[in-house]
Amino acid sequence: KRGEGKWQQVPWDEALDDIAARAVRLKDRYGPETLATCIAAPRSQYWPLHRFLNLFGSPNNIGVGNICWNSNVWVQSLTYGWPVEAELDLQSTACVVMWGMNPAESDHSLLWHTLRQYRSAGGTLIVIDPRRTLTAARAGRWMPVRPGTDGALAMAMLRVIITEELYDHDFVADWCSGFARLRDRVAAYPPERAAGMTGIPAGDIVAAARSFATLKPAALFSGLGIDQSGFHCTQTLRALAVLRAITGNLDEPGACHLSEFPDFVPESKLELSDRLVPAQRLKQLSRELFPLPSYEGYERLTQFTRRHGKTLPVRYLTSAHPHLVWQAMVTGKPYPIRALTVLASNPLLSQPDTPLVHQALTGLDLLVVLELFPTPTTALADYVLPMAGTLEQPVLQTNAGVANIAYGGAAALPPLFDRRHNFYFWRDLGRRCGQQPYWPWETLEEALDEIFAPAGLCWQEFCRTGLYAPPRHYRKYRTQGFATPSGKVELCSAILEEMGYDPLPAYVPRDDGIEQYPLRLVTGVRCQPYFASEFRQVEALRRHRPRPVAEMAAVTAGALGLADGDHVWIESPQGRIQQVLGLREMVPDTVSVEYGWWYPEQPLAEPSLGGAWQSNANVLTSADIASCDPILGQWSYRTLRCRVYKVDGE
Ligand SMILES: Nc1nc2c(c(=O)[nH]1)N[C@H]1C(S)=C(S)[C@@H](COP(=O)(O)OP(=O)(O)OC[C@H]3O[C@@H](n4cnc5c(=O)[nH]c(N)nc54)[C@H](O)[C@@H]3O)O[C@H]1N2
Ligand SMILES: Nc1nc2c(c(=O)[nH]1)N[C@H]1C(S)=C(S)[C@@H](COP(=O)(O)OP(=O)(O)OC[C@H]3O[C@@H](n4cnc5c(=O)[nH]c(N)nc54)[C@H](O)[C@@H]3O)O[C@H]1N2
Ligand SMILES: [Mo]
Repeated sequence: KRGEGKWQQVPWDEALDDIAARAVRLKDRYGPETLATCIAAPRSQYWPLHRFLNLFGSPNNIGVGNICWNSNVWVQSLTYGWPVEAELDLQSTACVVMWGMNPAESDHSLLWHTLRQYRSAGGTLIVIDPRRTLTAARAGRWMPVRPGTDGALAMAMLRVIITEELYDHDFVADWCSGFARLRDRVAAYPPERAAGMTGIPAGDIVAAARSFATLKPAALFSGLGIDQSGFHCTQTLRALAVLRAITGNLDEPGACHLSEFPDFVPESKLELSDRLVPAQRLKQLSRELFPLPSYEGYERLTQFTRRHGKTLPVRYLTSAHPHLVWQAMVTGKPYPIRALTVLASNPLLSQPDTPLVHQALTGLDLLVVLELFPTPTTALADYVLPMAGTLEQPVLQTNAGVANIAYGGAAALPPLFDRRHNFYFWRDLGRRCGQQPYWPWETLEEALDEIFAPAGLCWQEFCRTGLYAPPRHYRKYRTQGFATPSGKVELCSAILEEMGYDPLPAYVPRDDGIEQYPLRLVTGVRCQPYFASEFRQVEALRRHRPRPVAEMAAVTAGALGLADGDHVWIESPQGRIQQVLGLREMVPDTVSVEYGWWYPEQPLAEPSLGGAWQSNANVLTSADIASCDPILGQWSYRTLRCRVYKVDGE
């Protein structure tokens, strides 16, 4: 029985035969859209999954889209034609803004080290974060914003920059469209008004705006503090995109680089997204409510990039809305989704509304999970297929047009035991589902040769350097314009306007306050040494951080009669979990809980599912459509409400 924790080991071929037979039977009965896939943080190669799914005929991949940073890719592409990569260059960068991002915990590699060097050399650093993080502790200016109000702050900064004439007049005149409308719009956001919303004094807002506009080049980095702000997400990101543009910090060395190839494009070609026929694209669960991040929006957006002879990968920009997929599994509406394959994700911990995800997964006809470890999600599966580990994968990492080796590269070991790279799963499943002609390769390395052919390389040659990085060019717009409807930076977005959305950045306050839930709730801030829901079973790491911590300011804890180290319940309208209270300097009346927590030492079977209900932040969250961002469908992990009380003495 599903979730019983009883397993039988079978040979790969037997598993693949049965999975293929069941997938084809379900397809015959309900149509190919009945098979969905679920991925999340990038950590393997995903083109084989997309290739299989497009050939199978299903548009329902639950992508990294809503869950992570795609909103940023979307908004930047709408505004500039392409996404940007913020750049911190020790020689030239004169100002850094870290907006809702904490590289001290989340990017403990090059960025954090460069940032520390930059600060030691006296560079200006502004950190906008409700919590005084390790990054904030290094800043010259820490702006403790109330969660979810960054849009008001950004609009006020825009107003200061425009009224004080601090913007780049030439760039705005030559390369921006809609400036007059933007000027009218920001008039409604004087710093004093924003101060009331954000909790940041008006004088500090003015000072930050002046620094950002006058110290050039200035690099603006933004993180999940913005991407996961739900209802406010798209328009806040728009305000940030506009800030970068009108200050002349676009496609400038030391500020940011406009990535015309946000992906290593030959890899995307292997996805065969053009094989998914229009009738199937129309069935993607998201299209009706969120036409922008569906194929329709993708086509509108990329007609302009195609004029530049380039395209953006479909996979970045379209995915099925997870909430609608879980509901289709539960209710059969608008059509039944009866099968799911999960690749390198743990949706019971990472997707919002754990009870809904649980209900959806337990009712399926077929659940296949491709994993390294047993997890609460594998506990519900029909098949758990052991995947190659980090050092067993000749994996390519591709980003911003650059390809480099991640994981094992050419030195990858042959997988031990019965593990396989996911490529072989999708190939062998595809061959069993009538896709034989499309899977000609005997090895993954042969397929990688095909990826590198357009660059004049083969996989082995590439591995000698391990890097494919075309030279970076800046100010590219001067010769070719921007890949947008106006050919300029769209301060006022023609695509948004055409689709019936507010074309100008805005901040519309939304009071989600409920009397019984007086505290603001942030879920999921990053902390070392864990990655999402991983590694709690590794004792050496667990010793560093044995229990999940819920943080609040001392004044907030004091008012609730709570002390550091107390076991507390955190309760939202959705549910309640337990964590341990920790004090931190941060905005008052706010709680920040860690996410990804389960207890591998507990039985991995129903009802406990490895303690997946006990401290899991997503028991508290919801992706209910009404609370999502109306344009891109982002839900909120960060601007929620809750109450907190002691575990004993409730
Ligand atoms: N150790 C570790 N590193 C990771 C990960 C991990 O799980 N563990 N995950 C990786 C992944 S998948 C991602 S996407 C990145 C994310 O990287 P980051 O974006 O740096 O991640 P977070 O720490 O989640 O969020 C950044 C900050 O946003 C702040 N914040 C919360 N709400 C708001 C708000 O309303 N406004 C503002 N301005 N700030 C707010 C939080 O206090 C937090 O310090 O990290 C990656 N790196
Ligand atoms: N409340 C709340 N929820 C969040 C967030 C938040 O801030 N707050 N952040 C969201 C974000 S930004 C992200 S990106 C997601 C992350 O969500 P997920 O990616 O679902 O998170 P993980 O827990 O890392 O799950 C990945 C699983 O993949 C397995 N794995 C690792 N490497 C490989 C591999 O090479 N191959 C295979 N097959 N499996 C592998 C791991 O064992 C692990 O169980 O979570 C999201 N959920
Ligand atoms: Mo992420």
